[in-house]
Amino acid sequence: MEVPPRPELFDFHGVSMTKYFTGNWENVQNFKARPDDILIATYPKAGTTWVSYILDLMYFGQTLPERQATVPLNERVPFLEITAPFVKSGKELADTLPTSPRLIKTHLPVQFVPKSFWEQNSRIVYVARNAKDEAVSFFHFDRMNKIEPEPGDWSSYLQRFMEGKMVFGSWYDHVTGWWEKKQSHSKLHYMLYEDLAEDTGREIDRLCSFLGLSLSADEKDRVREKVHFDKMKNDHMNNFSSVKIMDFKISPFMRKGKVGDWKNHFTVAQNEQFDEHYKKKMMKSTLQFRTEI
Ligand code: PPS
Repeated sequence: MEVPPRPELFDFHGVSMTKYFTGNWENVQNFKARPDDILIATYPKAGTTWVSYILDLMYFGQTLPERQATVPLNERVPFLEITAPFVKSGKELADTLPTSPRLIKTHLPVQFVPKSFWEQNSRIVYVARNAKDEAVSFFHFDRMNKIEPEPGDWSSYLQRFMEGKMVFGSWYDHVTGWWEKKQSHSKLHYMLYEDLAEDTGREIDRLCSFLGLSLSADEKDRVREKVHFDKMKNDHMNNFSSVKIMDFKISPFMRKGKVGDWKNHFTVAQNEQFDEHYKKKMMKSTLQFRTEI
């Protein structure tokens, strides 16, 4: 089977989406969450895979090592809304997950999250990353991932990022929408990629206290070592290398894993324009990011 032509973006209730994330909409909206489910929510390229593997190791590193050695991460932590060629339906994978708790990934903006997650009061871990590194990472991902819309060149891509014409919509709306939710919802832990890069051990501690887990110092060290970028990059169960729609010859999924790679992509003029636009878009939010550490 050939990979079909790249999909078009369209407006879906005010958010840019493609058919690969709306095609199973009713079923996804009717997903039956459980109180002990853990939803990992992010705008694409914010560190979803990193945090997914951290949680997977925290819960199952000791109890299910054979599952981690034989089942790829994208099946251990299903991507709820995906329905695309060569990829198993995220909803079906989530429905049939044998683990307890179930770890489930989503890129949905807060207003699209299936209502059962709120009704069941499931825990949610949201991960956000600074906009400049996001844009760069998303650009390279869209180049290599054949089910993403055609990215075009970097300069036009950056303009579209600023306009929110990306799959899952505007980064600005996504990160601020979830940030507002966090102010009133105690079961939501809001993490930053930059904090994770600065001190992974500290962020593992924070996750443990949010989730009510007590890991020994040795267990925490083991998690930290296994999720190091260089380790994960070469770990076939955790680097997406089994996913057929991605062409690693164009760009690897685990690309650089750095804070500040935007400096290798933004021109001085692009950076000035971006900063000015950013100030206006984020003016009303108390959310702060670091673009270098
Ligand atoms: S996706 O497709 O939305 O699920 O992508 P996501 O996993 O959110 O983001 C991919 C970027 O995260 C980087 N990454 C890491 N950085 C540091 N350490 C670890 N362990 C790690 N794992 C993934 C990955 O390299 C992508 O960022 P870039 O900047 O493109 O390298």
